[in-house]
Amino acid sequence: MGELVLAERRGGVLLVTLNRPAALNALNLELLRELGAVLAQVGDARAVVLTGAGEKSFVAGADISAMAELDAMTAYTFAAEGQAILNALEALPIPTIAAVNGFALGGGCELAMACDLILAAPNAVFGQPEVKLGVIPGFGGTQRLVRRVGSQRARELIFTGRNVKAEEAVQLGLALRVTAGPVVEEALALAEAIAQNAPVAVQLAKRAILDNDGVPLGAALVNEQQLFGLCFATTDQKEGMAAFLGRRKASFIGR
Ligand code: CO8
Repeated sequence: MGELVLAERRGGVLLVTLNRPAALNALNLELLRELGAVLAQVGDARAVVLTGAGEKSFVAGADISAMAELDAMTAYTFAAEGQAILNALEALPIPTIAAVNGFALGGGCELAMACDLILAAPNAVFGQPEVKLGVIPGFGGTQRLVRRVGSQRARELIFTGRNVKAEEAVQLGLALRVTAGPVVEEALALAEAIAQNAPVAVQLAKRAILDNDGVPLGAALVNEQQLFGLCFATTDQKEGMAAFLGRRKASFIGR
């Protein structure tokens, strides 16, 4: 891998750090491509924690100096490539946690929203300030913010471009909680707790939630039934239930 995105294993968890602190980890194409390459190689990790290097910022947005010179077609291509990488992040089979350690603005907020869970450090600041720059969110913000916080709240944030501090982000449902200690450590602990559960079951639960977004309830419930049935093809289902009945701790193998 290159040096714009660092990936290291911490037990069952893959810690991914966006590493361009001099530009507050702003997303340029090189960084996005490195992120795409890292996401393609999560291996047998059971969860991912995504954070930004430095004390100040998760990601301060798409790189404005790179965007300033784009024309309509290259901007379209940039948005398409960025969206594809965020879609790949969202579609990862394993749970993902954004550890937001400062600014998560524009593309940074959009990146966090492509993760399953968002933990906010006390200094986290969220926002979609694109209209202040004469553009609109282009990495999924008009869609994922609506889904996270509801249509009216999303409209207010996108139309005003205002900043949202950590506590308000929690009230809005944008972030799960504000962490008391270092956000990366708390995200790793949360990821490790998830990693203790039956991995296939966790993955199928994520599938059931993600794949049925926007699907009519009846069809979504049928899909849930099928995925529930599929769990019974795993050794871990037998182990999990036998361990409960035998009053011992389950030992899962991920199959
Ligand atoms: N792009 C490029 N460089 C940036 C960015 C950015 N988004 N944000 C910060 N930087 C750079 C600064 O230019 C500065 O560099 P240098 O030291 O070389 O001058 C360095 O990071 C430090 O930043 P500041 O000195 O500005 O730090 P402050 O603490 O004073 O301010 C802020 C921090 C408030 C976060 C401020 O940097 C800021 O407002 N940044 C821009 C935030 C923003 O508007 N983000 C949204 C961008 S638009 C977007 O994300 C669209 C996504 C969809 C794209 C679709 C594809 C076409």
